[in-house]
Amino acid sequence: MSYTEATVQVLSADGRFAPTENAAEFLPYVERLTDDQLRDFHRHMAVIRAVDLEASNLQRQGQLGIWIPSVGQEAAQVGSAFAARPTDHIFPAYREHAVARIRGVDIMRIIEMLRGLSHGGWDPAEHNNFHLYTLVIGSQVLHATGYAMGVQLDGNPDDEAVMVYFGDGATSQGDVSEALVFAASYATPQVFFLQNNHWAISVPVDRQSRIPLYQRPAGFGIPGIQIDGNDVLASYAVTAASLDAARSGGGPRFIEALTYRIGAHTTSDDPTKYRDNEEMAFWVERDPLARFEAYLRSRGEGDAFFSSVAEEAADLSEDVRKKTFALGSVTPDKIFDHVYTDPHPVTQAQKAWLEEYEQRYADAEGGAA
Ligand SMILES: Cc1ncc(C[n+]2csc(CCOP(=O)(O)OP(=O)(O)O)c2C)c(N)n1
Ligand SMILES: [Mg+2]
Repeated sequence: MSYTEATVQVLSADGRFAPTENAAEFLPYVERLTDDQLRDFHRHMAVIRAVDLEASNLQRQGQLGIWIPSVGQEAAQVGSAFAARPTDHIFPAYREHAVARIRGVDIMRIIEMLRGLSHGGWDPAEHNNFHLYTLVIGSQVLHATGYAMGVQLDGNPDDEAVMVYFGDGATSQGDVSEALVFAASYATPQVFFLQNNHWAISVPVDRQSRIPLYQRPAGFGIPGIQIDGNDVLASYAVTAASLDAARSGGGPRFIEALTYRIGAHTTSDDPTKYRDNEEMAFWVERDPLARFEAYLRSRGEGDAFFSSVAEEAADLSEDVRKKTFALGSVTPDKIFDHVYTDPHPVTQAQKAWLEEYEQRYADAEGGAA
């Protein structure tokens, strides 16, 4: 399942400005982008890719329990993230590192979580309403819709919109269908942003659906649109238009961004067991960064800019590396500290029991020495 006649595209695979006919209505959004904004698109895509590769390496070196690569999905994420206002609420899955960074989340918060040092904590209120990562597939789609229903029932005084990210595999979860029902019924100010990266671990997208996924929301009464998710301009423009429609009372919108997960599902996965090289080659040719670099160069952007981005990416990667090495480990009793806001007698008793239990090993080891 790949590009169709319906796919909205602004840039060709080799980075030329070649909008498809169905892109015409979105072009005003592209035309109003400044040179600085275009440069920012590229900067964010390149920096997150470098950090992502660094984090995968850190996992291989035993520094992280797991890493969730986002390589290949940068344009879908960066374009859509820049389309949202800081006041909008964003509900991610677990691969949206570029979106997280754009909303102000320090990458170290994600690193700490995947090292097992935190339960995934950042306060959405202090991070431009970027909610927590969710590993339970599809559940965040219900959370987002519930939140959006609240906004709607309050009369949406601040013109807020809600955007939720989820994957092709998640579309088979009941939660997603339930969310679509409620979003349609309550005309929530909401954008469903599906990153179809073609795989749900080892299950290909054509096993999730007999029809292209952008067609599914029609059955719920929600307009769906398919975009080239490796085209940052299409991602930005269509998301901006969809958020505008949603926030101004037009009800929910559904975007299927066609992209590809170039890396493994996570560092625990080996995609060579289930994917073929031909498919990979097709998508590598449509690499979102190479495409946008070609576009920027065709507009006159020179080596100085691309070198400064490479330098920034290398600096941040090194920073992440150093900070990760300095993180230390977690003690098992920490698990009890976040169960309740205030101390609770049951968890306190369990914590005391664990301490005593661990101490017995320490004593035994001390005795044997
Ligand atoms: C409710 C639930 N079922 C199963 C899993 C195991 N699981 C983790 S990721 C994943 C695949 C998700 O694929 P997709 O929605 O396409 O997102 P992607 O990982 O490709 O970004 C599955 C089945 C889970 N985390 N939660
Ligand atoms: Mg997927």
